[in-house]
Amino acid sequence: MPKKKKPIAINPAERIAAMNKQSFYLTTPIYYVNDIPHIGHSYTTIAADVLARYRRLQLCDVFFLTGTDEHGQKIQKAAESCSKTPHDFVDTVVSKYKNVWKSLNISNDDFIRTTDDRHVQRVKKIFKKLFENGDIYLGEYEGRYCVPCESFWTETQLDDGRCPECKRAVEKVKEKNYFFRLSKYQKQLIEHYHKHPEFVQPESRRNEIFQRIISPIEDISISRSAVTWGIQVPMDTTHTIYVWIDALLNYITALGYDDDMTLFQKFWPANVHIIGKEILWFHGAIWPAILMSLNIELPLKIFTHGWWTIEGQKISKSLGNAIDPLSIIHLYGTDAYRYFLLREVPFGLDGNFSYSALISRINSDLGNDLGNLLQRALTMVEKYFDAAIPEYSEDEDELKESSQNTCDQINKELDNLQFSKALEVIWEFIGKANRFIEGKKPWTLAKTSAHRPQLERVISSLAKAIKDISIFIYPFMPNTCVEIQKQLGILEGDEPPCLEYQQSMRNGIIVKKGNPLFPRIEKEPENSGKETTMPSMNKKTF
Ligand code: ME8
Repeated sequence: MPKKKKPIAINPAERIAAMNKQSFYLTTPIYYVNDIPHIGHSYTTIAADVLARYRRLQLCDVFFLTGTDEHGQKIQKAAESCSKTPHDFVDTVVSKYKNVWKSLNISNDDFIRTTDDRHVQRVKKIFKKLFENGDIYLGEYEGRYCVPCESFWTETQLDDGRCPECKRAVEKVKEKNYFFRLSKYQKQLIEHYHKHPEFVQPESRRNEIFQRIISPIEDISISRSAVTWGIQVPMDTTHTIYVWIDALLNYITALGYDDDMTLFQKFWPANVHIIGKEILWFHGAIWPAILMSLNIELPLKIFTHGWWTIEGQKISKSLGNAIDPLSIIHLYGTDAYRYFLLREVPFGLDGNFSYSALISRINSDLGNDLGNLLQRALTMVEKYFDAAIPEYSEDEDELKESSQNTCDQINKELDNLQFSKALEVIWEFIGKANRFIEGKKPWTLAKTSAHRPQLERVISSLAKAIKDISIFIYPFMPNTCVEIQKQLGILEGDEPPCLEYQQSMRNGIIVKKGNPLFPRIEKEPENSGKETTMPSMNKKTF
């Protein structure tokens, strides 16, 4: 059995922080299971995974939660259209979600389903608590409802008679509903936003929601009498709990709130909820107000990222352009996909997916810059040193300082969830290592034996720089980290990767040059955007 190495913090400052065993709780939205995941869902989950892996590198005690939102009218309708019971329907889609997350190497610590009994029981209890606190009352709702967004809208909020969020047709709704006293918490919400300017990020989104919070706020309907597929209101079984209330509570029910408080006490408040921009109102206003009513601390940060379009168009079932992540992974591999999504667009802004942009990133950043660096270095180790990396000396490592600066900058960027900037910083260092080879001209040094010591220094510094790079890229591309370390000869068999940034190179390592990490891709897939779009969950899928 290979010995399991303990991951070591990425730099000394973080190591000190890790000694205090900081806990770190991060979440993704729980996704609706009316259809299988597309690249938008994978984007949030990959971003969260990178952050989770980065925090684990710092020896934080990480709890990374994702899951599925399985109740409500939208799912009920989707199940009906497939002539399935909601139960059977959600089970099928959930297994597809889990399968995609596995293929994307997602390292979540828990997967919560809103149909889990643990969730259902805890939601009922919490609902009762809110009622007993006097924050829930019975009233009548008359207005519009958008089923795809599961959102209530007033006439004045509509956009040309349509849902202001997704621009689809809305239904007229008139029903007796339970309401939550959101208006009661307006003052407290405003105070919280003033006191914690970093609560919602990026700042532009914070300003946007703050404007809404200081505008008149109405109480919100939080039950549906017309929807049966949901958690029953505990004191009135003719109603089900509004799917958004059911869903938001997952962030605390997964931690056991409030009958098994060990995880809750350890991990709450969440360090960050990562969400897409369209659900900020629910997370930035309704969720904090519920927590205030329950007298629970608020999450520390809500990070709102932008939206992906596909070849310039909104991702939509009706346009049939929602790409299945598995189809891309199948063509280009998990790590290239993970890299592309986080490198292409600054986290927080909107982005556009195109095969040409993906291929160009694979060929230039991954193939030319990173892949060639490894190939060139290993070829030289083989040619000049019979495949054994020459002895490494920290004092003579000319790339050491630059590597340390790179590490510090990565930490700074990742602390702020600036994934693309962290990758830029890493690629600057990769560029530097490539230029180091050009500048030192090892092939010239190899011609004279008097230059042998110099040649040894250049090659061992280079090998150490590549090892550092493998650790820098680990949170983004865990498989590539392992592959680089295997080819470098520092990993054998199924050992976990070496994540010890400070550790110098062992002596006498024999490299094992393998295939290029990212072979050149010559052309886009045939019918790109058509053959690879996903089969939606229609009757044919079953
Ligand atoms: O809203 N670009 O679930 P959902 C980027 N169940 N990200 C996208 C995206 C796109 N085009 N499309 C989706 C729900 N996403 C609720 C959440 S949480 C308590 C309940 C990502 O299946 C993004 O994270 O509609 C967005 O917020 C989420 O998927 C919405 O997923």
